[in-house]
Amino acid sequence: MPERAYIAIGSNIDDRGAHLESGISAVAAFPNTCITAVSSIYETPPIGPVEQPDFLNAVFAVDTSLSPEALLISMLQTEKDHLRQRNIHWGPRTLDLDLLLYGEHIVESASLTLPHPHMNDRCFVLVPLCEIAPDRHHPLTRLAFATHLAALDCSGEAQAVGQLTLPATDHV
Ligand code: PH2
Ligand code: MG
Ligand code: MG
Repeated sequence: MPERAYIAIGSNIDDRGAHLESGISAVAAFPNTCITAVSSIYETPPIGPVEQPDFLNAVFAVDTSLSPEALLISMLQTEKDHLRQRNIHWGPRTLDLDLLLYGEHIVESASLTLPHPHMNDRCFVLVPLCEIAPDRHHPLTRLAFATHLAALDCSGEAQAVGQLTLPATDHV
């Protein structure tokens, strides 16, 4: 049975919108994976210690028969294909793909932590996630993501600026 996973996508270098479009198209081409929902595109101020340009962020859902590890490996390869440089921790990036949720799975391994450990703290994740899955529950807190979002002050933190196109995919 395929599982529904949620992926956060971001870019803050060069043509940010083009990176989001080609990143999501690359995920749509993963084997046994189809995109089932995409949020709006949000412009967000950079969070973290490094001064850098504003991001475009979005969240999308996939139904996939890939394991969490196989999905993650394909996502990291997609980042590399977009010439992602990993020289500055939390620094600017052409394409960032973060696995937020994989069904209800709870994973704590060297390569992967699920659910994503910071997802409930970040407006640039929760605002787009709640656009497509407000009633979904966090696997550890058991609270709806809309409840987590209500606990944050996201005013000025995520401005909808456009739409992603939903790429056509193979059937799972
Ligand atoms: N990603 C980071 C660090 N800071 N800030 C915003 N607004 N959006 C991001 O995607 C982001 C960030 C590390 O992955
Ligand atoms: Mg990230
Ligand atoms: Mg990342």
